[in-house]
Amino acid sequence: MNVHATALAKAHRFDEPTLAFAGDVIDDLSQHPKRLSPKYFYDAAGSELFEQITLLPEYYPTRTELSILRDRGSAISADIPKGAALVEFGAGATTKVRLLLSECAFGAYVPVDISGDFLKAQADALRKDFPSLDVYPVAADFTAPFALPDAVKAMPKVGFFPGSTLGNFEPHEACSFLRSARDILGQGAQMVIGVDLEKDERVLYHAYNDKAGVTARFNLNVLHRINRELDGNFDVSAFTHRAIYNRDRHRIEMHLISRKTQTVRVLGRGFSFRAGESIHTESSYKYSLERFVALARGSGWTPRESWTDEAKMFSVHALVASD
Ligand code: AVJ
Repeated sequence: MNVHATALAKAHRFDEPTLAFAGDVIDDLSQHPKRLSPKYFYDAAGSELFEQITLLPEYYPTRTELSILRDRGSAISADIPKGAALVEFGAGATTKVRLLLSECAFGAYVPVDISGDFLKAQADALRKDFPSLDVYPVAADFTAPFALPDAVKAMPKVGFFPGSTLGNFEPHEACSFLRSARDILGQGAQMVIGVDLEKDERVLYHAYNDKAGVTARFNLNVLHRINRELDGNFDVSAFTHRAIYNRDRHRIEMHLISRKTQTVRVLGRGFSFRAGESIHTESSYKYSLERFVALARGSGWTPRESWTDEAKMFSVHALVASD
């Protein structure tokens, strides 16, 4: 972040996460093409909008993954030892993790997320329903290395990374994430991971261009968040949501398109937009089973088994740390 913006952020008395947000936004809007990281979608309003997305008729991933976890729960958990620590990368709704927690006798649950507020609410709800489970939330950005709580160090570890959040990473980032998860969880660890699959492009298109416009509001919310938290003056109505499938790169791309020539200020810095200029806000990579299994093998994991729904819309994989 440049000196001017740093001084302003300090003058605003930003906390650590807001400082990181400020630095990333200033850097990313200074790039050509402009971009923003999808990890900043999830403030309170964005998390609520994402929950609404998961219920949309067009958005198949959440319900399909849930059906796989439900139908294949016992096979997925078959090799998981009693008393293991379940480490979830990212903490959203607890619906999916509850399925695993009721399937095997975990010794501890470690949700890892940048949003401390969300973590606390999630941990409280789980403690109520699983009174004998020790919950150790870790407030950290799981895309960077972090330390596990001392209390779980001696337990066998199982990573959980549902929702095809892996799809948000560039392929090289997906590889380094899996390697780093392997290092954090250690020898003998296992991993349960949900990965969205390539499919008919129209199905993909509609999943990110829903009729009710919830995905558009979710995408645009990041501009409201910048206005709220970083003293921005985005005229949100001067941007439109666009989502397209990039066939060559096997990914959905979400963009925010400027409707006109305009200059926006964030933390006292000006950013100029041409009419039609894009901010690339998210990539959501879609894998074939073969490509994901090859990625896992090349990133320190041995695939144990893969499951899909009947229509092959979504996949869940059990991985074992390679020696
Ligand atoms: C949570 C990252 C998997 O890529 O489908 C949903 C986020 N973005 N609609 C996805 C999202 C637009 C979602 N992930």
